[in-house]
Amino acid sequence: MGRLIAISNRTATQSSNRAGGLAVAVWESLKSTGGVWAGWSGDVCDGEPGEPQTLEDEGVEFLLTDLSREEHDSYYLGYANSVLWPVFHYRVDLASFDSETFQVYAAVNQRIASLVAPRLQQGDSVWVHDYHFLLMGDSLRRADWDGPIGFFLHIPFPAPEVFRALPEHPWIARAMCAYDVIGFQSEQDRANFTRYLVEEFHGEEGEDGEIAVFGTTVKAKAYPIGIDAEGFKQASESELAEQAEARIGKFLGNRLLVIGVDRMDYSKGLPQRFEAVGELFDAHPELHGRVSVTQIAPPSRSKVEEYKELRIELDRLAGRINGDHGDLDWIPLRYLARSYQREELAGLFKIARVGLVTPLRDGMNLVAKEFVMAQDDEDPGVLILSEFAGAAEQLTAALIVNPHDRGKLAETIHLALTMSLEERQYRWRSLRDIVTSQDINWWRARFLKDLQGLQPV
Ligand code: ADQ
Repeated sequence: MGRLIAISNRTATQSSNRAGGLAVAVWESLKSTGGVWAGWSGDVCDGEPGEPQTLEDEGVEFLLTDLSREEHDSYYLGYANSVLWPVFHYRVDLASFDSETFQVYAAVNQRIASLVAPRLQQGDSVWVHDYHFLLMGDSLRRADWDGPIGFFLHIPFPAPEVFRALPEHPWIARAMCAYDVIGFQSEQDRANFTRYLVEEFHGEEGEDGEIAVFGTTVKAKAYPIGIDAEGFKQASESELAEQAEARIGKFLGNRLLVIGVDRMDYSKGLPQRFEAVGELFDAHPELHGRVSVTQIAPPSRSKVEEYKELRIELDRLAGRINGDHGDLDWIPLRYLARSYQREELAGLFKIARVGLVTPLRDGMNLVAKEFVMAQDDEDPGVLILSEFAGAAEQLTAALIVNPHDRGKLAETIHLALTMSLEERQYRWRSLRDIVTSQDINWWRARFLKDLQGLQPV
């Protein structure tokens, strides 16, 4: 089997950065075949970026480039995070459309392609990740690479009506069709992309996800991403996990824990979740002093204006709910704007009676799967999951909610808190079976089979 060449905006050069789902999956794939992992170094330079840095670890070569200040502001903060991220999460209202940032986005795709292309050899397969590099397939073709290129989109692909809000949508779609295989998180995302090509460009659907369009054929399929299920279970049994359980245990006493863990992002539905918690305590005074809700939400992308506003909104809502309902010996809603280690999170999930995963839109949502794997077989907690997370297509035994319906969400939290042990076990076993059988290795193998199957034998 030939080498794998991965391209993603951020890489995981140090083993400590390889704890997240994507990083583990890409790293394991690269290690087994040998290969190159290219992306941004994380540094911003004055003037033009110089020669890329190369590092080597366990047979994997890292190829890292700095971004110029303009590239960082226009490609990364601008087009990727202030246009594509909001639009693909159905928040057209938050997008800062600007054709100049698109030019820089396209130029960065081309520049990184031109760094990677000379290192490609016959037999290699290229695997590009996420919305930062929608144009990378086309850029690599322009740099004369004619071997297989696959792309995996970690975030949702919106309905065609929303995608068309992007002024550049025809260019993006045409460039995406330079990929041989495009992977989506869910059937819904795949269907949105396919419908867009059929409606807009008279694409014709063939077998096994193939679409004939623009004089070429692209394979578009759902490959729902999984987690390192066994590894997460072990993390939940680690010493660090026990320490975290003990620390929160002191504060909890006999109270039941309801937990949420999310990057602080407007797609995660945090204000709606906080308001539902307020409604829960309004409607159920018998829960006062008996339930503790803890939300862990480390700030992300704090340079983008909408993220600053979200922080202010969450501070305000948490303050109000605790002011209305809290007591001398009870804080109803604890909100911690910081991050924890994977093992610590696993310990907190394990001790929780309810996991709240209620994004307004999410490609997959790995936290839902992590919560499942951390549960105690004998006394599992209940997962409450948004119908708008990609994970909802797989995790149908969760309590599925519409996160916009705050009254219903409050009642669903109540239902979860009062659910019988028998029903909790029954639902959890079904969830565990899916998360275990459709784990990160399953995801990687399915995608690479389609991508590497394109190589001449
Ligand atoms: P994210 O939007 O970052 O990922 P998610 O899938 O939930 O969302 O993954 C977050 C990861 O970060 C999880 O592994 C979680 O444990 C960890 N994490 C979250 N909060 C943390 C905290 N306070 N401290 C430490 N770790 C924390 C994007 C897409 C998702 C898609 C993934 C993978 O937006 O839809 O599921 O990529 O494809």
